[in-house]
Amino acid sequence: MNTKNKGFNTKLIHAGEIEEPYGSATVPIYQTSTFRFKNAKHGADCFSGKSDGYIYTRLANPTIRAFEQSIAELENAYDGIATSSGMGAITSVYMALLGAGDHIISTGAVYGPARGVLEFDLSRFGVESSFVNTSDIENIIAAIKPNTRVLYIETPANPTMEITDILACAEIARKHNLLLVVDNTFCSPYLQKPLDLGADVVLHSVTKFINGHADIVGGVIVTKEPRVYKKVRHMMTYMGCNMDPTQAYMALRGLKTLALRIERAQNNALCLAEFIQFHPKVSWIKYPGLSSHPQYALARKQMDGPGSMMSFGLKGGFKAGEKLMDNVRLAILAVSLGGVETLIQHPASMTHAAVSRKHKLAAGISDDLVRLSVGIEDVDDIIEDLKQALNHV
Ligand code: LCS
Repeated sequence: MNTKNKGFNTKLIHAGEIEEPYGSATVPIYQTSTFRFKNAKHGADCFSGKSDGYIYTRLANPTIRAFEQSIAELENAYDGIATSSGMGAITSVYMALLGAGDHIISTGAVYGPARGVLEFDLSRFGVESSFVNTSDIENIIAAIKPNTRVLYIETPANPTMEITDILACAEIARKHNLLLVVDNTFCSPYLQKPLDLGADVVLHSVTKFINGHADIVGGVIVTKEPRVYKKVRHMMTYMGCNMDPTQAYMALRGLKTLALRIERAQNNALCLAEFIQFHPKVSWIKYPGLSSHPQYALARKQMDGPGSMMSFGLKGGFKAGEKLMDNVRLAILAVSLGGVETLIQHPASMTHAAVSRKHKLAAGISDDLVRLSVGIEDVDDIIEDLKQALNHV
């Protein structure tokens, strides 16, 4: 079915559907590494591009294409590229868009390994990087150099929840001839559509909200222009960080309930944030749904809802946070986010452990910061759990 002019919820259910001989209502898992050519000419035509038949799963596969096309429709993109993980998406984009002597500006409080691979690995190939607090546009302007090629933002940022103005970044990118890449993992296309605001590339860790059930790792990239798409797809297939057909099937299955899951998790998060905000043991909280968030107005403008991620600190610092994490019973002490279950973790010693302490502090990842990914359980039970755990602090 063509869902191009249909609503977002209809797209969630029907985008990417394929015609296949048995009339399967869902997209089947084409668990094959290779595809049979009809004859020698057909094989040659597939390779030369005269025929669009499938060749080999690292290059393309019907189940994976269905997932890629679904996300492209949801993000209003030209097309999508599914990857083995969110890091597969990030490294494919870096490798496709940067070369020796190029410079990239990135959000300081970006997901730890997305920073680490630039600082410690791509630097060995002559790629320069600057990490700034992109929630202040002036910091971006000040960091631009003649060799800057890419502006890479994560908004809201993991785990500081700082928000970057996508529209303003798109203007800067246009003016300075940069490509604007947005990590939209924390929002999903249900809450934020960066391409509509002028971004060139959007990527996701599919592991999080898009799949939503904490049972696969995956990634996806979408682009506005065919030119950028071709570069990134080429790099992804050459690096071999493609998604697997079963992974794509799971992601498609999870995707169908994206709106329902996010609505419920977000309602829970709003209630929870209000509880946390006034708790006597809590020293600060950052949640885009609270007017105390420094970019509350921007969040309301560019996001269709505040989502279900938040960070907060306890008056007792890291020791108190440790006590809290050791005493939750319902919330799971685990990294990752965006699943149906509530998760709690300590970024300074876990997800962002690879970032030096100096850089962590400069990026706002303080030792007392505890990150919460709110799930879809009964909110009273989540609040009760945090209440009892806070009693141990
Ligand atoms: N982008 C963001 C914003 C992320 O939070 C993560 C992973 C990635 C990209 C990388 O995706 P992956 O390769 O893991 O699919 N974030 C994690 C986190 O906060 N806890 O564990 C993983």
